[in-house]
Amino acid sequence: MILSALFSVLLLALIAKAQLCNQLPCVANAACNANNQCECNPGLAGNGRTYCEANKCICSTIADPHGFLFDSNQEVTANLPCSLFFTNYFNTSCNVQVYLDTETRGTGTNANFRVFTRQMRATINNFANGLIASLTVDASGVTVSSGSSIVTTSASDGFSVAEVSNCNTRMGYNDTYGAAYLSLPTGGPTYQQFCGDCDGTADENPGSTPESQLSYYLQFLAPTAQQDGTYSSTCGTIQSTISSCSANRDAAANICLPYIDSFGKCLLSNGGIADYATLLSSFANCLSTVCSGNAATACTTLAALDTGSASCSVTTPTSCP
Ligand SMILES: [Ca+2]
Repeated sequence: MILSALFSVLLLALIAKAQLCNQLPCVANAACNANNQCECNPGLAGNGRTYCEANKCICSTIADPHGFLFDSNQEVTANLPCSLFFTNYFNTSCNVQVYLDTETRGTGTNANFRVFTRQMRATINNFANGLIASLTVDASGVTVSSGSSIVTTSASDGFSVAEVSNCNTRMGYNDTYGAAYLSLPTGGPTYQQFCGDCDGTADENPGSTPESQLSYYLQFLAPTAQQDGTYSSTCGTIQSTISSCSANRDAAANICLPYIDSFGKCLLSNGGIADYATLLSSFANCLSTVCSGNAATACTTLAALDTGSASCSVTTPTSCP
């Protein structure tokens, strides 16, 4: 209780120091922009709510959840309570693989629709010496399972921070906002994962529509060995379905998005579908059906929910035949 109160005082002190934009704090070297959003000070890369630094590749995720890619801070919504392959960066001495695991934090009609990052985990290999560091950052701070001599831990702007100096890699996690960030050197190539390739060009092109962002995001779902147990089986099904669905992935995202969007919320609120686990399974079945080349069947199933007793209406997806 005393510790909790002390933490609250410290948190309030931190927030009091920070500038608020849209009622949310920015980090110390950021300020509100014209749209009342936190923005890093001029010359710094990153998202003003998580981390800002000059001459770095910075990718972050905040709240329920919004991902911000390396180049130009492009925003992508990540809709599922599933593990995500965040980035795979390499240079001549380090190969950095980073994953996010998530949890749902919703209440009321938003139950389970609000997906927050629960932990960021990284394994770092050196081509000559194999694994040199393995670490996780979560609500309890930084856990280093190997390579402790090259990992430095600290706290900054409300984030627990781990730095792997050999690889110029920094990870931060803030449990209050379910926020995480990753900072890497510029100049090294990245195998494209969720964060994109940090080549200075916003060529990842996830698009601005919810279905195009869902299509982009689905490609980077990760195997679920460390994902929250409640939905990990369904997440595994979705991940394996999408891994062999490049030709139909856009159509699948377009047709199946309603299950995890406002239509899905309406179905849950009005008893049109039993619970979120069933909804997520229905979404997985929809993806599988479209990926198998049966878009018409998936659309018929969706339309049947529309005309069901829940009185929820769905706009016919443009990819429906
Ligand atoms: Ca790029």
